[in-house]
Amino acid sequence: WSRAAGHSYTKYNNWETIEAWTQQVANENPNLVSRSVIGTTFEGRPMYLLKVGKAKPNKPAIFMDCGFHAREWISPAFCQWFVREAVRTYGQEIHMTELLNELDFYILPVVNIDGYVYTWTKDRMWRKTRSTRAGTSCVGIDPNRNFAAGWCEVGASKNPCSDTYCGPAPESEKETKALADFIRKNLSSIKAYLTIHSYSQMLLYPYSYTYNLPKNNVELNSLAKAAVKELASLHGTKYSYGPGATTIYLAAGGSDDWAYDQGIKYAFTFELRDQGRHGFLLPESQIRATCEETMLAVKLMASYVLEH
Ligand code: ING
Ligand code: ZN
Repeated sequence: WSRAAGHSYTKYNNWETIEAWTQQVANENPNLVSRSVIGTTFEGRPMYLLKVGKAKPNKPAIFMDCGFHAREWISPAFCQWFVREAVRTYGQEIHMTELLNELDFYILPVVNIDGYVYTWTKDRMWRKTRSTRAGTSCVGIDPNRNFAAGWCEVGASKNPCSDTYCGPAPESEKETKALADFIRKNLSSIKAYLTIHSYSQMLLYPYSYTYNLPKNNVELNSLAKAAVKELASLHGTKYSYGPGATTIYLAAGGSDDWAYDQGIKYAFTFELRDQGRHGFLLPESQIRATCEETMLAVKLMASYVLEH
């Protein structure tokens, strides 16, 4: 098996390096990490999923994905950081040890791999997938407008050239279909869905496709409030939080709304650092602080989910 040559948790890694890393982290931690493939991207790349946790029957699970949008590089960096902290602190730190004993984390380090590769090779500001279709020369759809949650009704575009193109149908993309299929297949165990984006420093929960509030709005609001307080405790980074529609903007077809409507009662979108100074081009010097503070929020949310 290959070593992840050149991999660093405090640098942005290209896809080839992340791919090798998924294999290495699984091989080096066979009691905690296993790797599977949940599908293939439009350009044919395998979509790796890491299952992180101590083996035990009938465990609840938390699903977390990174890299929906190609240019949001801090997002895949966080998924890698999370896995490293999990394996590094298991058996050392009681909080993580308990989490991994009682829960499984499904980590999808990069959803939109083709787009991510494109941001490394051609256009750093690319957002969408890299699929092509008949009738247009424009490439890609917005994977976070491609889910069956008020699909393409608001805050999304039917124009294939738009950066928020919802695609020809819900789950039209191989990447979103693979993700949705995995979640549907594992609905009985998945208690929480976390999706990591950037930037804005926000913690969002449903809904984004409507101003209607989710049934457990009060609970989601207090959990979000506690999570952003915990996040800020490390470096003072301020997050706003609330339903997507009123906190960021109305947008249909997002994965958190879809997951929530599937019955996953804890569904959140993180918008990591910063608030626009660097935007998508967050310097590597901020990876450590961003990931450390985000870890606190994710661990708090995981403990909450475990107790409820
Ligand atoms: N923001 C998200 C986007 O896809 C979002 C905001 C969250 C929309 C949840 C819909 C649902 O536009 C970024 N930065 O991608
Ligand atoms: Zn995004």
